[in-house]
Amino acid sequence: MQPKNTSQKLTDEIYMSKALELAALALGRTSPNPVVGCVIVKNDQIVGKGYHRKAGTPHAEIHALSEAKDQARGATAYVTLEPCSHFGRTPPCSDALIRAGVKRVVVALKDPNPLVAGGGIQRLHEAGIPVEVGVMSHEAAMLNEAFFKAITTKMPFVLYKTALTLDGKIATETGDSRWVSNESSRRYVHQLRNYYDVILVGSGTILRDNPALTCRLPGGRDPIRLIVDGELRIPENSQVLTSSGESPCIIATTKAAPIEKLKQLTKLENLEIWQYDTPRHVPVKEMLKDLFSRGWNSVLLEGGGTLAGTLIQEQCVDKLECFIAPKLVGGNGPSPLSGLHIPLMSEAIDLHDLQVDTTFGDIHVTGYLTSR
Ligand code: AOF
Ligand code: ZN
Repeated sequence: MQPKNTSQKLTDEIYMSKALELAALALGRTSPNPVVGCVIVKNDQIVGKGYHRKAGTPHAEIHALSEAKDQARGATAYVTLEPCSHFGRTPPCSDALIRAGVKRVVVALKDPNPLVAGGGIQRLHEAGIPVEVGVMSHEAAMLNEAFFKAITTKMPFVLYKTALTLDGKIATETGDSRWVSNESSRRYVHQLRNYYDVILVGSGTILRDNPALTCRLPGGRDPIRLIVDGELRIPENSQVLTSSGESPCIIATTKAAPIEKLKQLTKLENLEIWQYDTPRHVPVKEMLKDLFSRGWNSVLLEGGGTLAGTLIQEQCVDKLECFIAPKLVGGNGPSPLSGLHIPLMSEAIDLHDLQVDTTFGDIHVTGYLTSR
């Protein structure tokens, strides 16, 4: 027989995995809030389950408790994030768990929100309820990596997604880029668009590829589309402006924007123009701060190489997902980071927590950027 603590650990992990699965159902729907899942277990049976669906609506624990009803008394609650202790848009979940009479709470991670930060765990302790913290904490942290970055730094989490040939080109030297990565990789990118709050591209990408930047997955939702366009070069008939995406489009520009073009574009519906008081280049850090202030925690940067280079130079990129197609095109085609200029190999940016797979038929590399 296994020692009791090992079997308890396994049981805790099984139910926490279920809570994490529930949390993941709302990915891309809860900003500025995290995704959170909860299951309530009594006598080895799940008697209540729930997840947070949207900011301003009830938290995961409240859904789970309302499903469990009286069975919550004496049960164990599994929550992917520390139950809250503050009166925000909704009352504290730790109090609701105490009132419902749960006898034990298992939490994956402490809530980094300064309004909570251990306060929920403390309240439960004070009520005499044992709390176990840290079960599947890595998985829980990965699921909410955008929320964690945003709430602790007041800047959104930025993922740069790019596709290149094995010889490092994002297009041939004639500019042709359709398609570098294969169909399954491209389908996965639509999953990313479904999860990220904002999709970000430079005006060069709009001029070259005229993308719609929508999510074409059944049941998916469109991210906010943000175009960095310092000189307002975007054609009025671009797909981003004309395709009826369900979410708004934003153009970030500068004092260099021609007045007539500004006037014309302001007439368009579903479009916001953010004009920064700079000569030609959009101040990207300020722009990202503005995204955070609007309640958007995660940004999917899809190119091009100039904008990506600037963002990396400014230390604004957290993660990279790179699809390397087993193809060669040679020549002087553009690179995914033409805007980054590091003179010495010894000063190259190292990626950490690297993962490599070929699940999508291309070589798929994921890594995090070391802060320098
Ligand atoms: C939980 N369970 O399901 C979630 C939590 O404005 P409010 O009232 O919705 O509070 C938002 C904060 O509550 C959010 O920043 C995070 O710290 C916590 N989210 N907490 O106990 C949940 N979504
Ligand atoms: Zn709560």
